[in-house]
Amino acid sequence: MPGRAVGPGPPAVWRPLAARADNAVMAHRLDDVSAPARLAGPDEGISQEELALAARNHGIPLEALRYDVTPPGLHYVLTHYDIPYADEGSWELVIGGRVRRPLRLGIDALRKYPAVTSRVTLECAGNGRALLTPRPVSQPWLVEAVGTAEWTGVPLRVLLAEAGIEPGAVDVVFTGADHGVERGIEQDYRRALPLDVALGDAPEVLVAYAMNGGPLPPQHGHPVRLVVPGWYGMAHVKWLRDITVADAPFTGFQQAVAYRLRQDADDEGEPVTRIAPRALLVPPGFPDFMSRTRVVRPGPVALEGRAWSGRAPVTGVEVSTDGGGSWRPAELGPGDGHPWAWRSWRLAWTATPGQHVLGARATDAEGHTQPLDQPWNRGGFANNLVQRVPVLCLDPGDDG
Ligand SMILES: Nc1nc2c(c(=O)[nH]1)N[C@H]1C(S)=C(S)[C@@H](COP(=O)(O)O)O[C@H]1N2
Ligand SMILES: [Mo]
Repeated sequence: MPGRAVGPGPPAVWRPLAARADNAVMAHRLDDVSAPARLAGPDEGISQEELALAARNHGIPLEALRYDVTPPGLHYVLTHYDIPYADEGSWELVIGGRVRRPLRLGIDALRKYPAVTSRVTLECAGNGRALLTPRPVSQPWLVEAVGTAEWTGVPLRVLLAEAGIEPGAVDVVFTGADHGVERGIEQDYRRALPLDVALGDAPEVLVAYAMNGGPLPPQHGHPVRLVVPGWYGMAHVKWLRDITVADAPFTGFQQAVAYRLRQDADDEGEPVTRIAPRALLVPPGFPDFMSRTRVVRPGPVALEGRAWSGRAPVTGVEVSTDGGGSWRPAELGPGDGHPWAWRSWRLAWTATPGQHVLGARATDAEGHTQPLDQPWNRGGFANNLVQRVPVLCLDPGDDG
């Protein structure tokens, strides 16, 4: 069933419900409002449902890639259901399951542990999805689902050590306070990490209560969230209220159904885990309001941007100014003690009149890099297709 189109169409009209004679006799089930995942048809535009998601879940304005740490409000946001209303004073985080001493911690108790601060680049696993063909119908990200923040909190391994893990534990399950329905399944937002990742110190998973030195904003998980450096966003459970150590692999919706790399609907698929390398440009010049095409004047243009990988440190960024025909190495900024945060890069370009397509390609220390052809899967997850930035360079003396 195609999505509702945006634009001209039949006007929405009010009719008394009684006019629907079938209302009384039909079954009322979640399936009436919650459909299976699907791919957009060949010429199907972005639907009103996708637009509604895009208006709630905003990306980083790409010019904000200039900041080492993304300023408040410019970090991307993704929330599956509603942002829960949370009172910090009465919030409790419960730690239980296969542990010797279950814990119940308020915010004040969490603040008493030695605090750790990490600068972490977070990226949604669906980043780039709306550029894929066919397009998986979901939050329609272009490339802007990324941001970097300084998160402060307690290492998860410290809390788990205090609770005392019992033998036989395999997964640690994290539950948020948000609740909704997805593809017909009613649920709390819930994700798990394998025990070795939960207990690891590189990366060190944080139970975070501060972002950039202040309380977490409501949309970023107030008052407590998980931060799993190097992993795609879905692992960083917001509004964290429960941590349960489990002796069987977790098979909840967000683990076993969503966030898997599948070619076909009935593939079991591989789980989505760590962030694949990606580089983005700070958009050069100035934009056209509607097309967002960049406009520059001939002469030197400083190209700059950010690059990151959750698998291994970024070791190189190459830049193309001719649509991928040739590539030149960019100069990398310092990798100064923030192994889980993006790195800056720059390259001087001399713009000549005409149309250009710019792009940047990151490579990490394990040799992972970015493809020029789309890596496709049904969820559009973990795709890191090289960004294309069309630029118009004006003729000399053209004042527009
Ligand atoms: N409880 C809860 N945690 C969540 C989500 C959610 O919907 N509910 N969304 C996840 C996803 S898919 C992403 S990409 C990140 C986004 O984090 P941010 O909004 O702070 O950028 O949060 C993750 N944690
Ligand atoms: Mo996400």
